[in-house]
Amino acid sequence: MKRLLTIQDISCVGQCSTTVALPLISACGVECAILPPALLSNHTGGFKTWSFADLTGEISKVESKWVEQGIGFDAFYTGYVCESHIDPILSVMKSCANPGALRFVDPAMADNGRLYTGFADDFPSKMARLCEGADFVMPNLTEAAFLTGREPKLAGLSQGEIEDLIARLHQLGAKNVVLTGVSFSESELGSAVSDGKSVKYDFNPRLSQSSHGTGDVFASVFAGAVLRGKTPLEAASLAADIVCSAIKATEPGHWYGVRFELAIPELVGAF
Ligand code: PXL
Repeated sequence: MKRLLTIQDISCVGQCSTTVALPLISACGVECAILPPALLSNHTGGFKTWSFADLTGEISKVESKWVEQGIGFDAFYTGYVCESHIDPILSVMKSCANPGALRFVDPAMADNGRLYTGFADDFPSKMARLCEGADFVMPNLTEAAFLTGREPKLAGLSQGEIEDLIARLHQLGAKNVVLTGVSFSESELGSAVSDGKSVKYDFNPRLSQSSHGTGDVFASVFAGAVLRGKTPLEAASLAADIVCSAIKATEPGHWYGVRFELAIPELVGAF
């Protein structure tokens, strides 16, 4: 069994980051270890207030214990992190990598044309350092724009504009790019998967609800599926199907996340 280390916050309540990655990656049949660089009472997307305990200082302590015991990982998957976490994370990914270890980066920092609360305008350039040398970078359209120094454009992008954005993400040093939120028609929404040579597309019928935490569901399933031997396009397609099922399972009043738990049987059945 492959062992993946996910490095992203624990938001104790909120169906995002580590509390999404751990169950979904486990459901893929991949061992999931965690390294939370921060502990929050809840996520920052719509709650009135939150506590934030920064664990930057713990990262190198954990790393040295893993190095001492020869603990290594077949893959790393980073999500929501802050500026102070980036150098220690790069160090862990260097010193605890099994041969051929893959790096998955979800640059979770923005959506709907705006950076998440608390991130400074220059944060995307810090996040870009994690993208350098990543095997898979999985931004949404807003994150892709900020990473490449552009104004976010959320709708009406042509295939040429999408593929230009992808080319610029490859220039940051990402081997494969999985761009989410791609749409060429009102009725469909999907992703573009690029290995730097060709771009392939996967679409699902567009759902009217837009929900928090769907990026985390997508990235977790994508990483788990690639580690289970699915091709990047198959993994993106499965990840999108699970996101759609989770959204459909979410009752309208549930605003802070999606009911991904109810899509776990479908995910298990995909392997
Ligand atoms: O879902 C991304 C995410 C993760 N962690 C925290 C967040 C967010 C998005 O708002 O606030 C703490």
